[in-house]
Amino acid sequence: MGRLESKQNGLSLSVGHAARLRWIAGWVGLLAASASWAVPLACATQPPDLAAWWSGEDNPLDRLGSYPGTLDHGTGYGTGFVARAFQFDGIDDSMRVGFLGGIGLTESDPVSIAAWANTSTAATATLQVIAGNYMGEQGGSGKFSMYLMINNGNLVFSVDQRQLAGISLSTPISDGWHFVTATYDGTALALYVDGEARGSNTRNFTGADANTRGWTVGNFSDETNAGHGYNSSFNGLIDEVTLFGRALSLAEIGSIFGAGAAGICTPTIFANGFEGI
Ligand SMILES: [Ca+2]
Ligand SMILES: [Ca+2]
Repeated sequence: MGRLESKQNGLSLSVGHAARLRWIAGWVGLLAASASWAVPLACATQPPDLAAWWSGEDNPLDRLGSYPGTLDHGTGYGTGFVARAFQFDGIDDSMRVGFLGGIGLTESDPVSIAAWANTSTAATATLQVIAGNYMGEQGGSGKFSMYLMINNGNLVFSVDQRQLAGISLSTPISDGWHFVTATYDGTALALYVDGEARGSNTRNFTGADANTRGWTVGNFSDETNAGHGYNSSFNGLIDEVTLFGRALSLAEIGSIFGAGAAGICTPTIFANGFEGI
């Protein structure tokens, strides 16, 4: 007899049969693992008060329609975290988006900035702006501005009154894709990396004049850079840039981070005018 037999609970299996079952079970497990890898993540429910959304799908359009960007100095596109992304050269590339109604104009305007960002030079001393409306030395006296950038291995979020007063948050960040978020509720500012809270503080000034520069992505404005005497172009990819007129909660930030490459859900407008996902 060429086969050993095992008996358990009245069942009789040959070794050959058991091996085949193990082989099948192995493939089922592998397929299950593959399936869990292959099943797309669910998109994140769009948080309220989303004001603008530049997703970098080979165009500078705002997915909400109101604030299309303008690419300057050769800014292009590359492989993003959610489909395509904006690609900045670290030399002079930038995207102008201008003024958003009531978003970051004065010190009492709540704002959240969220984006996926990927640089291979996080540790350099060069300023790499993700988004902001910084007035710099050219801003006149006491004008409100803010920016989110990578510099010296840190993600930095600043809210300031031009050069007169200001406050910054800073947290270490490495090369590669990260979901970066800065929130400001008109008083408190907070910083998040990959859905994790990385510090908070409170505005330390009052009486700033309104911002007159407008928002840029991937760099400060040409005027601000000229005032500094150096450029602040991001060196890498920035994807799914969103600005909200409200400080996002940790749960909302975690939801977008958790959705990963599925991104934020895009509402579908049905013919009857109702929205659905
Ligand atoms: Ca360029
Ligand atoms: Ca994208």
